[in-house]
Amino acid sequence: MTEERTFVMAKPDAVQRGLIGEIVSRLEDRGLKLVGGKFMQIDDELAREHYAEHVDKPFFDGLTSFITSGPVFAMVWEGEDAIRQVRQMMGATDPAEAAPGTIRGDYALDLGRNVIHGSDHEDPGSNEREIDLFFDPDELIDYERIDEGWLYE
Ligand code: DAT
Ligand code: MG
Repeated sequence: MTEERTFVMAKPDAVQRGLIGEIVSRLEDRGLKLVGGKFMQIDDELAREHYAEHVDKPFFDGLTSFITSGPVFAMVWEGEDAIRQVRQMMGATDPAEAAPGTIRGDYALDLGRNVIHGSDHEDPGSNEREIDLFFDPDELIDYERIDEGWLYE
């Protein structure tokens, strides 16, 4: 079993629209394990670092001002193949292309307001980088979910 940790964030639009619970619930129901969570407001420096790969894109300033515009709920989730599985549950970056049943496909319409962030499985190491950026090691908790014996063979 290849257990992984991935960084997930309910973006400011999700917080304002009361979708934190829905997002947490979907990941919990799937069997993923919450190992860290932080309700916080991102400052400009953290926003620029988190989205550094997009610094040269035309949407960068809009993206950083959006992500700093209100509180977010930052999380770390653990499980088998967690990075890719969360990306599948999120759906396509552009909610207009996201399949129904995915979080973006069910709760968003606009590319710039797509409710959730998750580490990119096509960018190896981005999960560790993002987790380190948002969490101190002692904010992540190792524990067993009582249903783990029923989630994994
Ligand atoms: P993802 O969030 O699916 O990993 P990404 O890393 O390519 O997507 O982009 C980060 C965020 O930037 C994305 O969630 C929404 C925004 N974004 C991406 N492409 C955009 C574009 N062409 N115009 C406006 N915003 C965009
Ligand atoms: Mg990305």
